[in-house]
Amino acid sequence: MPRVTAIEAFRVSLPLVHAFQTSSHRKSHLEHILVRVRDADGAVGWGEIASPSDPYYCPETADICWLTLERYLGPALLGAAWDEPTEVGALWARIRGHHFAKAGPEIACWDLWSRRTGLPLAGALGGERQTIEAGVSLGIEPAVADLLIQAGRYAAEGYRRIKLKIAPGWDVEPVRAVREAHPGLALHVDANGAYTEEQEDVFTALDHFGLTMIEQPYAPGALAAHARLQSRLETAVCLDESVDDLDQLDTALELGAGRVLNIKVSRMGGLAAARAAHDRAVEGGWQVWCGGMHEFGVGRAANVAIASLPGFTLPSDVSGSDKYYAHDVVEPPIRATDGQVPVPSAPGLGHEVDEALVRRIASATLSLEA
Ligand code: OSB
Ligand code: MG
Repeated sequence: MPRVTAIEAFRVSLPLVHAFQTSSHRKSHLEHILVRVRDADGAVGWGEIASPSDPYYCPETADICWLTLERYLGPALLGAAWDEPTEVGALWARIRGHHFAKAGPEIACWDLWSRRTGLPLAGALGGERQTIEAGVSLGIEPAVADLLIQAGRYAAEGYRRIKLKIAPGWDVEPVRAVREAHPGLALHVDANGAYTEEQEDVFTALDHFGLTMIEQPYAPGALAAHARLQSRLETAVCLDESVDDLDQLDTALELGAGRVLNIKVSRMGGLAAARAAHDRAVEGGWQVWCGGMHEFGVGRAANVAIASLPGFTLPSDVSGSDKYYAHDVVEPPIRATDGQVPVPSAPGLGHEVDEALVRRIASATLSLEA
């Protein structure tokens, strides 16, 4: 029975190999929080808080997560005994929201427990795949020609699915260009909620490009508007920001606010919550896939593990570490070969954290003990 007696957190910033722009922001570095937990028997596990540093994707930020971990999540976890990592979420039941912050220590507990048990994390979660289908997410570029270079590069590396970020003024034209250059590619778009129903014509136009889905066209709370759009389109509507708990998922399923769910471990609040969303969405007849938050290797390995569950039938946003980072914090880095990422068979996350590196480059550290 594990009992976490020490929690350490490290704020780490890594440069991106290529700046990433969405409908709301542009990034050249990502700052995430790596979380190390140790139990009374000396077993160790790692997790990652992959919240953005600003509140443009979700209300949480790295600063808020740091504080939430220090003041609420850490103290509630320290000293508590649990048999299985599925019980960890209940320790935080009265802390509303803060899913990105919760996901970090929760992943760390799954890693610790599966290492103790000798199980690969994927197997511990009920994953069945040996490899997962990887895809890349391409940001908004200065010009269509730049986007075509990016798309060509990843298609040549063997990725067979590409998602394009769109925003008003950067939608039909770039989609047409990539579709013409890569007719065989599985292609979809992600608006990060940048449109309103008055701009529905954009989606009617995008309906003719054989896209796999249109991700989060409208604002997170606009479930009824997503349902109206879905009823008018052939293309599947996919929800990301709209769903961060099972109740919102229930509402979305009941309204028919889409046909596809992007499941992010961070957005849902951890691996157990992500697995529950997978079960519920599949039961409701939706397709699911694993999204990402530009995770470093720790969070990326957790994404690989959850994506190995049988219901994840669409390609993920889980590309190799090298799509974002020249030097990742884990060994070996996550690698995609021919558009596939292997699911590790070693215990836990299946990748070792370069702890010396993390301690050296951390801009702040936090240490809590029972
Ligand atoms: O909406 O899926 C998104 C990155 C940051 C914030 C939101 C999103 C994304 C991505 C990147 O699309 C996916 C990845 O990690 O490769
Ligand atoms: Mg998205």
